Amino acid sequence: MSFRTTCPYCGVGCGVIATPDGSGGATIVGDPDHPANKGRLCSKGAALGQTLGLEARLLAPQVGGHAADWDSALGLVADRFRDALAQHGPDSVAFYLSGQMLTEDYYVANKLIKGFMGSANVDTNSRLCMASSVAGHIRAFGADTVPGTYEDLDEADLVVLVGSNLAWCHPVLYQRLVAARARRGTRVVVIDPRRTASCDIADLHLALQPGSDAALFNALLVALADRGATDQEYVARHVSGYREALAAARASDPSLTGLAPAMISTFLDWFIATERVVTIYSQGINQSSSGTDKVGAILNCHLASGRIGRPGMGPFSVTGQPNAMGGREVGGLATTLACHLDIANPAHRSAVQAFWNSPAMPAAPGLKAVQMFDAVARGQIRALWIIHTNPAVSMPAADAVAAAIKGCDFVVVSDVTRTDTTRLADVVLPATAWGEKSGTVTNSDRTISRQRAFLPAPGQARDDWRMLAEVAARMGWGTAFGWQDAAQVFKEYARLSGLAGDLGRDFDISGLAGADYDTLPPTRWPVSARKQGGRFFGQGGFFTADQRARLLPVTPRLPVAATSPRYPFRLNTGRVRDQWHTMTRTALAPRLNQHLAEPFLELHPEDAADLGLAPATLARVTSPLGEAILRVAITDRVARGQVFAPIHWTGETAPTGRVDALVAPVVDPVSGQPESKASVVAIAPLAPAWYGFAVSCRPMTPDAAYWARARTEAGWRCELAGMQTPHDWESYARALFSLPEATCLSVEDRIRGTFRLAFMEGRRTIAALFTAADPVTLARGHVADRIGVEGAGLLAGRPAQGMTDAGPIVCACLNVGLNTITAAIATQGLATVDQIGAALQAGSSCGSCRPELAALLARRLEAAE
Ligand SMILES: Nc1nc2c(c(=O)[nH]1)N[C@H]1C(S)=C(S)[C@@H](COP(=O)(O)OP(=O)(O)OC[C@H]3O[C@@H](n4cnc5c(=O)[nH]c(N)nc54)[C@H](O)[C@@H]3O)O[C@H]1N2
Ligand SMILES: Nc1nc2c(c(=O)[nH]1)N[C@H]1C(S)=C(S)[C@@H](COP(=O)(O)OP(=O)(O)OC[C@H]3O[C@@H](n4cnc5c(=O)[nH]c(N)nc54)[C@H](O)[C@@H]3O)O[C@H]1N2
Ligand code: SF4
Ligand SMILES: [Mo]
Repeated sequence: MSFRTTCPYCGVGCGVIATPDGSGGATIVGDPDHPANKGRLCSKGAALGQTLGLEARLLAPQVGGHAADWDSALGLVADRFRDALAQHGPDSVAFYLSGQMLTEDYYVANKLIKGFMGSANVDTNSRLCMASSVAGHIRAFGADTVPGTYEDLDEADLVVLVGSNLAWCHPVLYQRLVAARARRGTRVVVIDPRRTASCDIADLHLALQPGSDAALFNALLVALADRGATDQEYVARHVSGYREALAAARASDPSLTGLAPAMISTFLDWFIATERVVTIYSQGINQSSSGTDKVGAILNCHLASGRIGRPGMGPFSVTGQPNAMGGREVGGLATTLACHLDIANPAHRSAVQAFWNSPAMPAAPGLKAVQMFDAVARGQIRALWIIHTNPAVSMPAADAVAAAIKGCDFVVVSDVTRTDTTRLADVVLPATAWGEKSGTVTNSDRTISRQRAFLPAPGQARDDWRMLAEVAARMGWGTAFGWQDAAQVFKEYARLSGLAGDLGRDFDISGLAGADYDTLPPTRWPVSARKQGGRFFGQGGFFTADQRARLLPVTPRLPVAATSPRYPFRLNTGRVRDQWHTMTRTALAPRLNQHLAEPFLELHPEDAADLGLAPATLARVTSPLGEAILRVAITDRVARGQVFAPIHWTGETAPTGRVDALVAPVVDPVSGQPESKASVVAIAPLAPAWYGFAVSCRPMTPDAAYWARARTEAGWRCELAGMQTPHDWESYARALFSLPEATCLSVEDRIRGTFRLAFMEGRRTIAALFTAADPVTLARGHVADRIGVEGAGLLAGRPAQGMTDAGPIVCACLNVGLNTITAAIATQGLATVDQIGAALQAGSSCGSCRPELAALLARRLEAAE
């Protein structure tokens, strides 16, 4: 039997068909009938089957690090929250939630803390992600409304990607854009300080100075006005503040962007000449100390040109997490109520309070994420519940946040696995994971889709909403939290949204209150007697008092921290193609760990030369707040003075690779969103005494200044480096592999300074360590594949004659490596990505690697010229 469900990763919200195999696993394919993906999946979605195993799962509640039963764990949680409320009042409790929670989980959490505990201290990782877009939408539109739909990408003639690496972060949407471009020649402009994989399809790449986007969009507003390209009728009827916004735009200086005037002109010309323009924006805009203003500068241009709410045009904030949108709808942020109602509005408050029949309701917004962890550090928060997020890794000033959590009186963490954050908790509650739980999520274009359970709950794991409802019941509010299943929660929520609709809000799904939850098809909101799906604002109708949109005067501001002789580099951070956030699930899939297997620092060749950093050595990166050690990746994709590091590695996977230890907790004054993309750092060579690479059939316990481990098909691989050479490599390796007894073979090359050890079980090599004074050169994929294989001579470190090494994996779906691809390009004369697909299948499944294939072809061509 198969189940229709929704991918738990990004905000594209792809439909998935899961077919359980009867032994805890399932095969996963894209759902051809889902409007978001029409059958396509990216590498992460396609590998979901590899993440379903139970080996890493939390299966029982823990109190103080020891297994406990549910009754005592939940009883303790209820007691401690009750005590904090009684002794210190509602400001002493807090929930920190996640845009990956299901809408039903979110609704219950929000109802419990806002309506019953009477505290607005509920915030979410969406504060690190979407808050500037939310604040920008509310300022301009009067509500957090995403005007357009995915179909707009099919119908646009110009798509501007600003601060969005769509190719890696929203791959199925990107493929949709690629297809539209092939069909109608859609022009693409990428605005990003870094040359990303998305630039593969760019007709123009504007590598602007970090943080300077508002200066560019202000220049666009001025050009729209000066060249008569505004929509005067739309402005006259539906917009206010035009004159002030234009005056501020005129006063701002386009040279802040650092772009050549001709490049700016091309962008302005294209925008002005094209009616159907979609501007997609994401974290390069939001994660900034001027994020809300940057959003405002973009919205100004679309509003002034009337390019909003009609087919093929509009500003489009794409959401990161699968239910970032749902969490905003449900009121998961400290600054909102529920159903897009406003916490500061007395009429809204009393409507919700009456509906909930609740004893208490905060009258003002609560603490936003960064403030919340500051309050935890100060001891103001006495009881904290963290659900479905890993703030010890993902918050700015991550070391300080981890210390604050550790020092807090009482911390509960609900998760599916052990993380850097669960390790700091007093109580750890095991949650059911994707595939075991049931609910709804809303994607970037307002489409609500069902997640359906297709596997049983393992061990004692429980649904997130149920844990919350059970604590509520123990605190005396059983009646208000007495739902039997997620469907009942959803129905209550849909009814409440009807009330919001009556109060004039955009979010109204009251039409779903009577729908059959089990069979609910993907449905775009609103769903009410007033409006069904579709776009917003084509004919005005904004959610402000006068129904007009507000244009906003924007004065561009550059990042708060300035580089200095002490911290001369600007640190940009972001995502890689095959990992999801703190890797608690993607790290389980061997396939997803072959693309990029360790944390790295991209820096410009001339900066590398100045710093004396050779390729593949290690760099020590320091900021005023902390330190990280990262693998050096030298590339001209980044500009001089700028470096880029991925956000994914953690204490579990690479303890010195946690980049948020470096990131300053500077926030946007309106949205409270941190400036995660513009910290300042210093960089120096680490100069370790030795480098190592290890493979093993079993988990390893590394002891080294630097290590990063990853799953392989056969076991584990690990990169290592140490500041002192061990006296005895054999005993070092035995400890690393926990193999006190196994037979050890070793080869030393004193001239090259290398040492190789292999541990045998019969004729099988079950573990091997390769060390050298310089970065270990080795056919890593080959060695990782041969571990545990009968008779595989591993110590050579490269394929025996007649065997080839596939090299680092480029196509994760079909497991095709770099060497295989470059060899085929050369020997078979392949010239296009489609020809590579035909010859090797690479790039023919999810398409996420097509930009990389194109880059390989381009390199080959350059070499031939
Ligand atoms: N593979 C993968 N996909 C994901 C995720 C994941 O973890 N892995 N996470 C999901 C989530 S939650 C989110 S929020 C999204 C994020 O999706 P994106 O926002 O597309 O991803 P990021 O890599 O964080 O950042 C995007 C780009 O912003 C650029 N940038 C930095 N500073 C500036 C600036 O000042 N101006 C401009 N214009 N650009 C700048 C960076 O160089 C980077 O290329 O991805 C979602 N999808
Ligand atoms: N420097 C820098 N920092 C950033 C960013 C950046 O670009 N740069 N991006 C920011 C953004 S946009 C985001 S969204 C955040 C993401 O940061 P986090 O939210 O901290 O990252 P995740 O790894 O997604 O954390 C989700 C947690 O939920 C757990 N989990 C999985 N399924 C379930 C479940 O069903 N129930 C429960 N209770 N738990 C579950 C996972 O094991 C994992 O521990 O990072 C932010 N931090
Ligand atoms: S694009 Fe990939 S990660 Fe995002 S929802 Fe679709 S399959 Fe999942
Ligand atoms: Mo995000």
